[in-house]
Amino acid sequence: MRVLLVQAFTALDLELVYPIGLAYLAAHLPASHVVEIFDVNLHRDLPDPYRPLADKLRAFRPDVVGISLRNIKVATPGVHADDFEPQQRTVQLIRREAPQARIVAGGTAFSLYAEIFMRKLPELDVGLWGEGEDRFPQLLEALDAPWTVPGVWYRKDGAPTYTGAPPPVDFAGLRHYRKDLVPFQPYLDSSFVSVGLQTKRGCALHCIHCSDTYLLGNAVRRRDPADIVDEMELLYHQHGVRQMFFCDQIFNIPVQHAIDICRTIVDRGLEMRWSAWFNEKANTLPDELLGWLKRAGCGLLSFSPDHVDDRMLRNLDKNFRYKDLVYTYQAAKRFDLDVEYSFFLNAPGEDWRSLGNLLKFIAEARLHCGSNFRLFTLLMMQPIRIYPHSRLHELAVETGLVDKDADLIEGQFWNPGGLQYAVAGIQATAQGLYRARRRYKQLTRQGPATV
Ligand code: B12
Repeated sequence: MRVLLVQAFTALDLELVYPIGLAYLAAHLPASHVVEIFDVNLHRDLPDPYRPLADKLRAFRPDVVGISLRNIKVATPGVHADDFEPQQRTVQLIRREAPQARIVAGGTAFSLYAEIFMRKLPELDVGLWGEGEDRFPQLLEALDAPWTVPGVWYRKDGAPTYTGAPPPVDFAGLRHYRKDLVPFQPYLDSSFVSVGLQTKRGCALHCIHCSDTYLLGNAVRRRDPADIVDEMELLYHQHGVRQMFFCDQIFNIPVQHAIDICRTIVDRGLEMRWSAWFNEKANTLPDELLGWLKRAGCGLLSFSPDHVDDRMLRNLDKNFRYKDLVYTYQAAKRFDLDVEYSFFLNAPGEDWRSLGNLLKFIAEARLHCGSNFRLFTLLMMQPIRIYPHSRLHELAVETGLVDKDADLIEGQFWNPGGLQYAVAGIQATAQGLYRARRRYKQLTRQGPATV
């Protein structure tokens, strides 16, 4: 079977993202299939960004096109935008240029909004919810009987129908993702987070807004540190990757796993620079781990505390409190690591006082850490996107903020009441400050454009 795996548009004005989901799928297909991966984002700056995909479909003549819908309408107001329309155009183009092919959808955005995608995109033959390594090969064998495969959306008498939740994949037992199907260079040129690697899947935390536990579960499934570092070595030696991002939900839970990965990197003498998302609770960032992070090439602690105020942290069901957050920037300073945060504005329970506490925290962290504090934080302050299948969504329905039947695909945010005007002002000021600082750094040639 000829299988073309297509990564649909990700956020149009953000970094490129190496399609590791598709590269994992490709690694788990039987050798009898002819497989290629095509990332439409590599052509997004062309006057007609759809043209290369059309050419590819005509030349490759796939039997199956697997389209990865990773993001949808991820618009962070004022920062970047993407939309349903480019995804729809891409799917329609595939249908037109490869009329013989079955179109199978998957990816995180598809999984979050599966039924809606199936309704809005009649060109999709089937869709696969969640992780695909074990079930995509099964589905290819069962395209005429998709109801035999768990976690599949298909059409029964024209109506989108789901076969029911699949079990999670045995993550530790997976093969490495294929690295020969998409060149790394454009991604390396794009940003320091564009090439990714996963050490675990799933998240033990319960933050009310997050949809990752719906997608991957609360059980943390880990890989063997030796296998992870083998893969980093491959990236380094065979593909010229010197900088990467760990695509885990949280890197430092469990702490010992994180330490073991760092220790293995150091033991092997691998000089990779990397970053990841970290949990803020002080006991998940002991000095032992911080020391290993520093030695193993981690340059940036990226935190998503969402707020700083204890009352708000309780509302968001975070596992840490204000004192832990102060610890995070003190720890970053002590170990000379860069640090950045992302915050929600006007989350459930927000008032002027909590908003003030948040801004005060940012000022104090910057003063404490100096240039170790990345001003990128200023761009990462936004109202919460309401994701389906999250507790925030239930709350939004209960409080009447969104209609229970709203499809949420257009991106709805928790941003009620008068504070939304303060939010708009804070965002505009923060973005202005960020851009001014960036411009200043460029003009005075003080370093790279990241501030
Ligand atoms: C790591 C990560 C990042 C990293 C990526 C680094 C890198 N180099 O890869 C960075 C920091 C860059 C990032 C940025 C953003 N991200 Co992000 N990210 C993630 C995260 C946590 C993991 C993604 C990943 O690498 N997974 C590992 C691979 C192996 O899994 P996968 O891609 O899902 O593929 C599997 C399945 O989905 C399926 N599959 C995938 N494609 C297909 C296709 C077919 C045909 C089939 C059958 C199956 C299938 O099989 C694969 C193997 O199991 C996800 C959350 C999550 N739960 O996945 C969010 C997530 C994808 N990100 C999200 C968002 C919103 C963003 C940002 C917009 C955030 C921001 N405001 O800046 C940006 C957008 C970036 C861009 N350029 O578009 C959302 C997207 C949801 C949406 N609204 O559409 C997610 C789902 C998080 C969430 N729940 O909100 N992100």
